[in-house]
Amino acid sequence: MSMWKTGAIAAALLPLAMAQAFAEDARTTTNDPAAKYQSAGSPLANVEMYQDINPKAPPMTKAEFDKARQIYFERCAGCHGVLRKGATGKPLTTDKTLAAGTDYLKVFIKYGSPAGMPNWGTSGELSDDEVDLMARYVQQTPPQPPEFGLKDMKATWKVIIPPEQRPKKKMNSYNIDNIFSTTLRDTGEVALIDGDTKKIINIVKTGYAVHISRVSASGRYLFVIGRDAKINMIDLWMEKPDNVAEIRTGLEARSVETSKFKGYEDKLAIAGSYWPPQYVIMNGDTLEPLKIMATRGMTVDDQEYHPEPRVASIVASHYKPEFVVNVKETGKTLMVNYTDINAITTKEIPVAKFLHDGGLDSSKRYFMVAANQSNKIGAIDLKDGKLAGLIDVGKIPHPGRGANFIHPKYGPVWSTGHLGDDTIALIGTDPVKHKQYAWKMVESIKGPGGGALFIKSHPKSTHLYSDTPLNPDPALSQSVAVFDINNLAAGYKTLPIAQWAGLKDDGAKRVVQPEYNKAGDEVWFSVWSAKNKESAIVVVDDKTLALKAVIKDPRIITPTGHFNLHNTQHDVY
Ligand code: DHE
Repeated sequence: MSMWKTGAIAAALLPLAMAQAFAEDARTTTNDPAAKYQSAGSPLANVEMYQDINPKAPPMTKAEFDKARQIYFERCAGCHGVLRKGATGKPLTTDKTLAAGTDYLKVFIKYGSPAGMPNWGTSGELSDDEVDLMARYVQQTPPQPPEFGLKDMKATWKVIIPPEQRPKKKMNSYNIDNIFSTTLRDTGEVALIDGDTKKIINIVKTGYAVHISRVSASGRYLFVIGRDAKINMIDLWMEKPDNVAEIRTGLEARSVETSKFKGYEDKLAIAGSYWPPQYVIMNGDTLEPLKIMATRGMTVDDQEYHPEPRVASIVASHYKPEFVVNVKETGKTLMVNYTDINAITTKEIPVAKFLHDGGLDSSKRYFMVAANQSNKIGAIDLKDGKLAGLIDVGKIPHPGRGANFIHPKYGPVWSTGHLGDDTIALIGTDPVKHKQYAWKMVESIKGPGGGALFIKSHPKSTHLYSDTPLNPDPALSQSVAVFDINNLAAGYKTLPIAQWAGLKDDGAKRVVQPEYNKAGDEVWFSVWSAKNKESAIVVVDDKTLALKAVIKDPRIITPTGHFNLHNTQHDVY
């Protein structure tokens, strides 16, 4: 039963002691992979918002309201939404919270619920006073963060080195194709690492809690986006590659991409935001914001208005002059045609709610997108602009960009691991030569456990790697599983990546995101420790599965995602 069904019914009918007994039975903890993953801090925590006094709500001073607002955006907004209208979590609108009342809300916040609400109090994450504060806060009118339009974007836009003053040819001797851009999450930087020598080329200042890196069609420019919606554009031809332009496109964001269709290479860039719910198309040379498009609208199934549908993954089509923009809460994929920037046309493809991450199949014709809380994968046909298939998979698929390989029986497949169970789903992606398997989950193989985030293979490799960084068991969060793609039935081998890193600190660490080098003969992993502890990057020989190198440096702080520039530029995964 959902928190709100039980909460509202309990509030109306049950004595407090019974609601408490029910909540004490709760199974969801702050340690659950999905809860841990979604309750990462939002930059909106530090944004000033108006306190609207509702006489029906329990009183709060401005200082209490601000503290609670900060906690809300640090821990709760990821699931319940900025405006509390519900996202992957239940709505916390005042019609519901005022009816439930402070005592009942305190029980749910403290103990959690089986439906997915973590036990914030009993886990020790919130004190009793903070639980009381939050129970009162969610009965106040939700404050709304400001909008962010063209004027705001232009005020943050800087062209550090104009195009005409940039190098006319490559000014360094790096093998750009084999550079890795590694996210240094908590320092707001990326490390550019030479994949051949394993030496750091530069540490580039970027936005807050950097999220992803993407490469322009020509391979010259690297685009990095922070959770604070700051985009940095790095010129890889400079003697020492560094920022040449930057902009903020909103208050919170996760995705950036650049145009890749023939004739439009490097011409445009796009960024999607979580807040405000919109995406913006920019000049690919300078990041000048050109056109902002809103994503507010109706949901895919029940066709209800959603006020804050966040932009999740974006990919550039190789088939048409289009960006493929996946909108989370409405569950729609938008094919955004950019041929006329002043008259953008978008085709809306209904998929399923809670679109998140995804990647192209090996032919690059289909975008495989995870509707994570719907436990489905949508296969979007970028050539015909339609949904080719909607496939039921395991619990909370999380592919990253997924992994493509040729299965001995099913032909080309794309695969994803899951946050919520220990399976890896293989989906047939060849409707021509393997029609009977296309857009079906042809196999569900068993991995080591839930809490998986990223899976990877490479056309030149016979291996499939899957991490499990959010599994509560350190033995799993600190190792990776490797399968032989020609003999999946044999099960997986475990590589003790964190142990191989030989870190001097004993603290918690997670092994995250396999990423191949350009040649496809080695695989890189981040060993992600706390900000004040040693982290490392571990490189594995893909043929022998033996340790090849450990990259350590005091500047490598909280490494998470890493992106090989050639593989990212050409969508090889
Ligand atoms: Fe991510 C991709 C959103 C937490 C590392 N992450 C994405 C994408 C989205 C997203 C929408 C797809 C972008 C694209 O392809 O255009 N991530 C979110 C969240 O909303 C969430 C759940 C919570 C949050 O507050 O951010 C979240 N993500 C995390 C992490 O905790 C991770 C593990 C570590 C970190 O750096 O914060 C993390 N996300 C990544 C990485 C990718 C990513 C490495 C790119 C994968 C790829 O191979 O392309």
